[in-house]
Amino acid sequence: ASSYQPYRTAYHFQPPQNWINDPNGPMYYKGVYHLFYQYNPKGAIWGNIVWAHSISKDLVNWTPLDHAIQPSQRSDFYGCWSGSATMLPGGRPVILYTGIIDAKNSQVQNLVMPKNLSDPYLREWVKAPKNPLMAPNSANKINATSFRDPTTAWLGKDGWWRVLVGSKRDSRGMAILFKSKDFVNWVQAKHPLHSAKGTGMWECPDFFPVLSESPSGLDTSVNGPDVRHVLKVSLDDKKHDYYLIGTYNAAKDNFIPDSGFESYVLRYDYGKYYASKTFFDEGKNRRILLGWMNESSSEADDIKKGWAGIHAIPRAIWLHKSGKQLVQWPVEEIEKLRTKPVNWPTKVLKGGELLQVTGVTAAQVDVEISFEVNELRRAETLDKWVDPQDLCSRKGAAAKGGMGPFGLLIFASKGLQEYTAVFFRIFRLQSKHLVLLCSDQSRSSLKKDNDLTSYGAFVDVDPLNEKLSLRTLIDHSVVESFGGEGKAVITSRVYPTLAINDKAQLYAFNNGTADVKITRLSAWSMKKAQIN
Ligand code: DQQ
Repeated sequence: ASSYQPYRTAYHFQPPQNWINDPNGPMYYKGVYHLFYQYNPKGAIWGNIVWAHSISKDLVNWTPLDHAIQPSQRSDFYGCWSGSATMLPGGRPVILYTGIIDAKNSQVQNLVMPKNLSDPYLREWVKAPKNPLMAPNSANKINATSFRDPTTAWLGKDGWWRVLVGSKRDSRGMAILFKSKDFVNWVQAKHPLHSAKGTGMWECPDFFPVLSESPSGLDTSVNGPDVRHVLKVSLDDKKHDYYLIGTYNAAKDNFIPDSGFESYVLRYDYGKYYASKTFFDEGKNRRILLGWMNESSSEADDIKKGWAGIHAIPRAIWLHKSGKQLVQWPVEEIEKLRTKPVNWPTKVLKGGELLQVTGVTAAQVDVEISFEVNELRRAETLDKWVDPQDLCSRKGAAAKGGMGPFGLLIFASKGLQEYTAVFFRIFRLQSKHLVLLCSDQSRSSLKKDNDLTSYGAFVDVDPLNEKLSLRTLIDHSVVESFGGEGKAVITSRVYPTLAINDKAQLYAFNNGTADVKITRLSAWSMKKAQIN
C-alpha cells in the first residue's frame, strides 16, 4: 500500500488495511460491545469473506480480536457472509450467518455458538454440528443465490423463534420467515413476513420494534400496544437502505406497512450507506444502528491505498413523535472525542457571505450549526414535487438562490478550488414550503475519476417556526451530516487533493440573496479514537 494516506479516518471504524463491508452480529454482552464485519484478509477488493471481530467498551475505541468465523466446513467453505446475533434466554448469544457452499455462491444459513460464555470477549465460536440449518429447495422455489443475511431472531409468546432471510422470487423482493422451537430445527413459514414486487433482492433485512412515544429502545422480541415495527431492507438494485414503519401481527406473522408508507422512499441515509443493522443495547436502553460506507474512489485507487470501506458512527435510532419517520443521532459517547470548542455568538449571515470557522482542525471536526429565517418571500418556486437528489444535482452550492443555499463548505482549499458543500435551500410548492438538504460533492476533488454524485433529502421541518439545524461529522474522507436534529441524514465520501489535513478549511456560507441568522455554531476539533 502507498504511504500517502490522507483519507484514513481518525474516528470512523476501519481496520488497518484491506476490504470491509457489512457490519455483522452487533451485540452488547457482559458490558462489552461486539462488532463483527465482512472482511477480506487478502486485499482491498471484495472476496475471501470472513467475519472479522472487534470489541469496545464505548462504541468509539475498538480493539481487534482474531477472526470469529471463517470458512471451515462444507456449509461455508466458499465464504461466511452476513448475519446477526440473538440473545437466548439467560443471556446466551448465538449467531446465524450465511454460508456459501460452492463457486456459484449458493447460500445456506448456519449457526455458531460461543465456546466459552465466561469470556466477555467471546473470542471463539463453534459451528453447530447440524449446519446448515436452513437451505433453499425446489419445494420452496427459492433460488440458491438469493437466500441470505438472517436477522436477529425474535421469540413469540407461543414459544417459537422467528427469523427473516432476505430473498427474491423473480423481481419480487421478500423477507422469508423461518420458525423454530429450539434454534436448531427451522421450518419455513408458508408466507414471507413481507414482500414487494419489482424491488429486487432484499439484502440484510432488519426487523425491530420501536416505541411510539419514547426514544428508548426495545429488545427485539418485545411487542405490545405502544409498539410499532420497522422493516428495513437493503435493496441490491439500488444499493440503498429503505425502511417501512408498520404493524406486526404476531398471530398472522405478517407485517402491514402504515398506509401511505408502503412505497420505498424512506431511507436511513440519503448518501452512501448500505447493509446496515440495528441491535438493542441493554446497557443504555437504546437501539443502535450500524452501517457500511463504501468508497467513492476507483478500485485501482483502493488497491493503491490498500484499503476500502469504513463504518458510520453508531447512531441511536428511534421513532419520531409524528410516527411518520425514524430519527437518528450519533451515539453520545462520540462526544468524548470533542476538544477545543469554538462557539460563535448569534450572527447574521448576509446573502453572498462566506465566514471561515477558525480554531478547529477542519479535516477532523464535529460541527453543529443552526439557522433561523424570518420570512420566506424569496424562496424559489417549484411547480411540482421533484426528486430531492435531482434537485441537489441541478442546483449545487454554486447555484445562487433566494432562500439558500446556506450551510457549510467542508474540506475547502485555500482558493476554494476544492470543497464539499452541505446546505439548505428552501422552496415553495403551492402553499407549502419544502426544506431541502444537499450534500454537493461536485467540487470535492480536483481528481475527477471519483464518484462525485450529489445527494439530497427533504427535511420535515417548518422553516418559519423551527430552527434549521445541521450537525456534520467530518473525518478526512467522510462527511456525515444530520439535518433537522436527525430527521434527514446524508453521508458522503470525498478525496480532496489540496484540502487535506491542516490544509483543509471550514466555512459557513450563504449563496442566496436573502440574509439568514446563525443562531448557533459550535465546533470541536476531534481527537483520534483508538481503532483496531
Ligand atoms: N454483503 C454480504 C452479503 C450481503 C451483502 C456479502 C450486502 O451477505 O447480502 O459480503 O452488502
